[in-house]
Amino acid sequence: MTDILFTPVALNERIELKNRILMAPLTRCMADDALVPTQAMVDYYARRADAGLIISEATIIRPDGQGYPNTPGIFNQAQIAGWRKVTDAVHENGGKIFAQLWHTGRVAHPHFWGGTEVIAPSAVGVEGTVPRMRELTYLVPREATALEIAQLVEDYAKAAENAIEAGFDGVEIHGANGYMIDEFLHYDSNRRDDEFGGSPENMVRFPLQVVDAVTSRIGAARTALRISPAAYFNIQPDARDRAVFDLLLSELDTRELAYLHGGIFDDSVHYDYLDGRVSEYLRRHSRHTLVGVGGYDAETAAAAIASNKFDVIAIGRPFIANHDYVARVREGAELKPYSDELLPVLY
Ligand code: FNR
Ligand code: 8K6
Repeated sequence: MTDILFTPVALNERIELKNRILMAPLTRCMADDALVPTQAMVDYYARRADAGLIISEATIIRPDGQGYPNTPGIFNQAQIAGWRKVTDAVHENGGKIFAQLWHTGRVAHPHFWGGTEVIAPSAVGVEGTVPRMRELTYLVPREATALEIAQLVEDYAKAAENAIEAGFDGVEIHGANGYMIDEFLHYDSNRRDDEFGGSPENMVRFPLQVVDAVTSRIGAARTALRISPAAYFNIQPDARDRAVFDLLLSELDTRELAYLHGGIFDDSVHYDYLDGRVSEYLRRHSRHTLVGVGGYDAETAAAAIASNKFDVIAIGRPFIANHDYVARVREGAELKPYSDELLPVLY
């Protein structure tokens, strides 16, 4: 029984979704070399407009936010014009689309913008090399100054404005998966002793400044946030992180947001320091519309929504394999299985 997935839901007075199936943000590394969306990307997103909401692949807010090849940007007019073609095509097909705003923080690599250094909350690097570009070893970042942090806040806000100019229905701030915002929220990556580190109050400051700056520029109804309370990707877990996320969520509860989205690959994993699954932890600590994600199919997602575990579901890998995912679920048709071999081609 998947009927509940096909009931509409209002995120707020401004945005109503025609169904509860969201397309999760999915990096595909297929923008052109100027980081402008291509016609293939226009077609790819337009084919998925049946989703209640498409969340775009993570899109960089400024050149030094780039950590993977050919990830699209939203910091200049050519990129805005490229995204306008995507949003127009999605709207023509009856869909809605948010832009996911991204700075990869210490996972960035200066190879991509011709620089020499990377900034992050603290001078603590990640091990290893850039995916698909194994010759690029990650650098130890330089600790960002307070002035640079203020500039980052401004650049997220400007990117949000650019997204609206490009025709997006809203933005999802990428606060998950070990990138810049998430790096402020974990003790592993944030070793600062100024007003941005050292205590939960200080560690949530930058993420909240970004949320507030974006909200003040484009409105809370069009601002959403993705967070990863479980450090599971590019960051080492630390039991003290729990208090940081508890505070972040209680602070977010005093603000309006279009929705809150858990960043996770497999929501069946139980994290002791979160007292359960990521979605359970977020549900207990947040009043916001919650997007569930991570290893769900239509049946398990419908059951979770019916039992109020979350409100809507984001589907990732199955949406890569099936551009007509929503129609197939509605008709009870078989789905093509996902495999990593599907990644090099957009269809
Ligand atoms: C992702 N994911 C991801 N998350 C995010 O916040 N921004 C992104 O750009 C990406 N990119 C991305 C690319 C690829 C190829 C995969 C497989 C995943 C994570 C994604 O949004 C989602 O959380 C997971 O895929 C889990 O959901 P599914 O795939 O089990 O439905
Ligand atoms: C696809 C290459 C471009 C890189 C995209 C970055 C976004 C995330 C990529 C997902 C790769 C899977 C990682 C799984 C981590 C699970 C840890 C338990």
